[in-house]
Amino acid sequence: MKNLKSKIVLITGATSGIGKSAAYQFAELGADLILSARRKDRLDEISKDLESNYGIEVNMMPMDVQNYEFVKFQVESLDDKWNKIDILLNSAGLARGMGSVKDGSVEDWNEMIDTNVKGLLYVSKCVIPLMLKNKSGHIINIGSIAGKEVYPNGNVYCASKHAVDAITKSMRMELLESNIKVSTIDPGLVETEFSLVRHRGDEEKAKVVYKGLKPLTPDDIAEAIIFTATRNDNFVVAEMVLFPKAQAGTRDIVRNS
Ligand code: NDP
Ligand code: 8X3
Repeated sequence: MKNLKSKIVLITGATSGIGKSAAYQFAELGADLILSARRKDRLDEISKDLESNYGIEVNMMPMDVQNYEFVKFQVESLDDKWNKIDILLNSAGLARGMGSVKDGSVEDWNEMIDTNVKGLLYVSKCVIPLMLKNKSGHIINIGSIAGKEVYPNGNVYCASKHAVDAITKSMRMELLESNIKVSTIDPGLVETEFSLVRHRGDEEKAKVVYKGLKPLTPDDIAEAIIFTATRNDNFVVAEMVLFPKAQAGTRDIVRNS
């Protein structure tokens, strides 16, 4: 595996799940990390652990990706050591609720669109000028199988991930002549805090999502992220769909009873 020493990786959603696992796997390869999410206590704990165990440098960037002005302020505040971002991993995202369009919550819809779509746009918009200045970079978005297919009551979450798919493809074209790679990784069921967040802390409902099958782990997804990030310069992983063995689509899932 390639050494990423002296590379700078900005990870959103770094306090949990896929973003956190990716932080550890990038740290193993020696990259210096800018870790971002809203929960400062977790950022602090993870940063200290990474610095002491891997000898890398970590810069914490607490922010809510829904707040464009603050995202802009945080990215523009990076000094010369940190503003040469080699890799941006857009992992911050969430689902809220499961409901039909008739019965769904407008607040939940707004939160998903503001986080998964606008948040990813805001962070990317602020980081791309730094990559252009540096004449290189790699943006890796965490999409979802929900960005390729839909399922009943997944309407707005699926729409937000279809938007990520569209934004990724468009960005790849826009940046084609700028030596900046753009990739998306689209997982199926991964056991993280995702379902707990979706069901607002209801552990029973969250467990049902993974019942009777062995889901992917955040470390599995981080392996795919590292693969994507460490290809030769001529090689772009445009998109990668990842399933647990028991899944073949959003609705094709085999569960042992
Ligand atoms: P987790 O809930 O474990 O992690 C989500 C991360 O996003 C947390 O670090 C959270 O940090 C951060 N986050 C959420 N909202 C915001 C916000 N407004 N501003 C900044 N950070 C935010 O879930 P996953 O790791 O599973 O999710 C990561 C990505 O993977 C998401 O985009 C999700 O849609 C996608 N995905 C997940 C799948 C799954 O089955 N788990 C499958 C396919 C895709 P904090 O709360 O501290 O801000
Ligand atoms: C998360 C995967 O199928 O639960 O993006 O929506 S799914």
